[in-house]
Amino acid sequence: MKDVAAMISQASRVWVVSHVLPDGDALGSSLGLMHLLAAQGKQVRLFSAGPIPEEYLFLPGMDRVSDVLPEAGEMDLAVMLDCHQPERTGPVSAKFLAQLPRVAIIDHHQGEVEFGQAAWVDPSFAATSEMVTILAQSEGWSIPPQAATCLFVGVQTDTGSFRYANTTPRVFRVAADLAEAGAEVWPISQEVYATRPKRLRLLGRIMDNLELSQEGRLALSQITLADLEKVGAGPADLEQAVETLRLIPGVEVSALFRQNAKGAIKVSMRSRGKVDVSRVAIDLGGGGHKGAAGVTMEGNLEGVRRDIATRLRQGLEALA
Ligand SMILES: [Mn+2]
Repeated sequence: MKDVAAMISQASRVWVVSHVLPDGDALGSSLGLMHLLAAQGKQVRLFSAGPIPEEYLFLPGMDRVSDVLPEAGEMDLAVMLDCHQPERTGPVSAKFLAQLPRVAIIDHHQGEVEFGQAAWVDPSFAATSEMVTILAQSEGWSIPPQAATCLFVGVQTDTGSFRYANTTPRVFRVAADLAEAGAEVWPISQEVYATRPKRLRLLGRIMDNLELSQEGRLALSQITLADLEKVGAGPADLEQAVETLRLIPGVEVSALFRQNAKGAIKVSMRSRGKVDVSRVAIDLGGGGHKGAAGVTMEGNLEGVRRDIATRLRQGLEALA
């Protein structure tokens, strides 16, 4: 953390980047860091390849997020948040990152770190936003209310609203500090957890396609591009659905398969805790945590589904 902090404090022009298909933590930590650094008079540019889920459009500073790259000479430092592989930021920014002399990384995902000049990667944290908050506190940075709001959303969403196994006492302390710094819980929650009819319709499709096996311990479902079109939804509308599968009583592991616009299959996996789904994802070139992981695979829906089902079944059988 000290190396990353030193690198940030030496820079005056900072480019902040996070992963594709950004979630609440990717956006919350990026925007949170932007507000923290702007309060110190630094110039900050934010990049996201998107798409931005609509529940995060209310975040203060969202209008500053851009999918346009700066000139390499315009920035002193890039900070990569909530991921530690340049490819995770998307093809355009991965190429750009490789040309930069200084890249600092803050991330809580598992995996080897082979990139960047300074990296603080620690899977014991529930959220990158939690790490950014602790960095700010240990460096004595002031936390403006806009930063607190963004960071709170990152912590809130990556812990499933303080429900997942990663919800440690430290998480509650960080959340309390952010509330004290100006994050307003109820207004934030109304935005983040607004009822979206198209998502509930999508969930209906997913439940229609649900297949339970292994004595109800494995839940699989899928969604096609046609399903998405029918309800007028996009990929960002699916993030909660795989969570819903995991919480079916008796289910230990769940996976949701979906076609992306390029015809590849995105696999989102969840585990209640006994099976490490990140091992399946990492074996296939993806990534994640023990309880939540994903990978994008070439091939048809049926083939990918069969392959992943076999691996997850093996994971479940290894428990017995
Ligand atoms: Mn995260």
